[in-house]
Amino acid sequence: MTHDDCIFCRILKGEAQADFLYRDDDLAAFWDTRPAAPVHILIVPNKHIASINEADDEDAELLGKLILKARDLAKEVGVDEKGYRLVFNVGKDGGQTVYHIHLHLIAGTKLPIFRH
Ligand code: DGP
Repeated sequence: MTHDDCIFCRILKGEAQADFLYRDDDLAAFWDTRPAAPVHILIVPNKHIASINEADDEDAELLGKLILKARDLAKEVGVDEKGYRLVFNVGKDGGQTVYHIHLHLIAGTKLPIFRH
C-alpha cells in the first residue's frame, strides 16, 4: 500500500528523485537531503507505515531488517568503527516530519548527547 501524498512513497515509486544506496523488496536506503551530520542516510520500508506508533507486531521482522541494513551501510560508508547513531523520530515532540517510518543513520562527526 502506498500513499500518493507521502514523499517517501513517491520516492520509492520513482515519482520523486532520491540518491539511493540500496533497494530490495522490503526496504530502501537513500541520502537525506537535509543532513544533520556528514553522513545522514534514511533507511525506509517499502510498506507505508506512518510511524512506529502505527507499526503492528507483524512488522517486527521488517523493523529488524531496517536496523540490520543500517548496520551494513554504516560499515559500507566506513563509519562503523568510529560509531554512529540510529534514530526513529516519532510524532511531533519526537521531531517527526515525514509520516512514513524511516530510520536515520547519522555519523561522521562526534554527535552531541541529548540531556534535559
Ligand atoms: P523526520 O524529521 O524524522 O521525519 O525525518 C525526515 C527526514 O527526511 C529529514 O531529515 C529530511 C528528510 N527529507 C525530507 N524530505 C526529503 C526528500 O524529499 N528526500 C530526501 N532524500 N530526504 C528528505
